[in-house]
Amino acid sequence: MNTIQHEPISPEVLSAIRAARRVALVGHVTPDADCLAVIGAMAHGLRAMGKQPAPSMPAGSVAEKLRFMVDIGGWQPASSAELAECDVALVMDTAKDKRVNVDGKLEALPKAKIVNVDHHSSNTRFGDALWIDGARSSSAEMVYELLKALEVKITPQIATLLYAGIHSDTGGFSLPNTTPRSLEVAAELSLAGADIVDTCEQLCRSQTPHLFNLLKVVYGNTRVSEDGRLSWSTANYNEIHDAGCVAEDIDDQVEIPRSIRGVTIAVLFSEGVKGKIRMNFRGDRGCSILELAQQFHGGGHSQAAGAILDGTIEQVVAKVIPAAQAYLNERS
Ligand SMILES: [Mn+2]
Repeated sequence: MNTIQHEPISPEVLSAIRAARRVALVGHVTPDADCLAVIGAMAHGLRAMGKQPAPSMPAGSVAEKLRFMVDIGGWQPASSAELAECDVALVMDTAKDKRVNVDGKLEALPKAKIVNVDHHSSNTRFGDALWIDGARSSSAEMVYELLKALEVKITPQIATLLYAGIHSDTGGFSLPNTTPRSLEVAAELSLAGADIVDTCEQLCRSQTPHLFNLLKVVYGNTRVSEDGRLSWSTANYNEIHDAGCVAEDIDDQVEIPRSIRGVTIAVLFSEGVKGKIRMNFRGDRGCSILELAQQFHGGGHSQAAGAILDGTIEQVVAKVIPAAQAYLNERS
C-alpha cells in the first residue's frame, strides 16, 4: 500500500503567483533536465495566465544535450534589467539560495518576493513562501500539481517538459524516488500529449560524438574498491576538453561507476573548471550519501548529491575516497 504523505501546496505559494505580474524563473547552477523542465513549463503556464515570465539563465549554463528543452519551453533568458523588475521570483529545484542560477544571486532580484518550490529534503527553507516536499520524485512532478492548482491547461509542450523532468530525476522511473504518484502524473502527462518517444530519444539515446568520447574517458578511469562496494571515476580538465566537452556536459556520467554490480556508493570527480573538482555522489541499497556529501560542504538528496572542492583530481580523490570507504564501513 502507498503510505507516502505529500505536503499540500501552501496557499501562500498560490497567492503569490496569482498576484504576480512579472515572475523570475530560477533554478540551480548547472541546470539538469528537471530544472529546465520546470522553468519551461512555468514559462508556458505563466504566459497562459497573462503574466510575464523572466527565466534566469546565465550564458553558457545549458548543456548541449538539454538545449532541446529550452526550445520546447519557448523562452529566452531574461536580461539583468528584466530580472531586477520582477515582483516574484519562483525558485525551483534549488536547495540553497547560494545555488541559484542568477548572476549576482538573489540580490539581483531586489523587488521580488521569493517563492521556493523544491523536492530536495535538504532545502534550507529560504524565501517568503515555501512548498518543500522531499517525498516528491522531482520538481517537475510538483510543478504539474502547481499548474493544475493554478488551473493552467497542460499543453503538449508543458506535458513533454514535465515528463522529461520526472523521467530524468527518477532514472527512467527506476530509482527509489519513483512513487505511485509520479507514475500517475506521468500517465496524465502522456494523456495531455507528452512526446515520450522523442524526449527519451533526446535524453537517453542521442549522444553526440564528443559526449560519447567523454563516456569513454569515464569508463576508462573507473576504479572499484577492494570490497566492491565503492566505485569512482574521474575526468580532469584536459580529458574533458580533449573530448570536445565543457563543464556543463558533466551530468549523469556517475551512472557509469554506479552501474557495476554490488556498488553501494559511486562518485564521479570532474574538473570542468580548472582547479575546481566537482563530485557527483550516488548511493544505492538504501545507503544515503547526503551526509557524505555534506562532509565536503555539498548537498542534494539521500541517493544523489554533489559537492565541489578546490585542488587537483588526485588530491581530492585522496581525500574523499578514504572518507567514503570509512563512511561505508560505519554503516555495515
Ligand atoms: Mn530535481
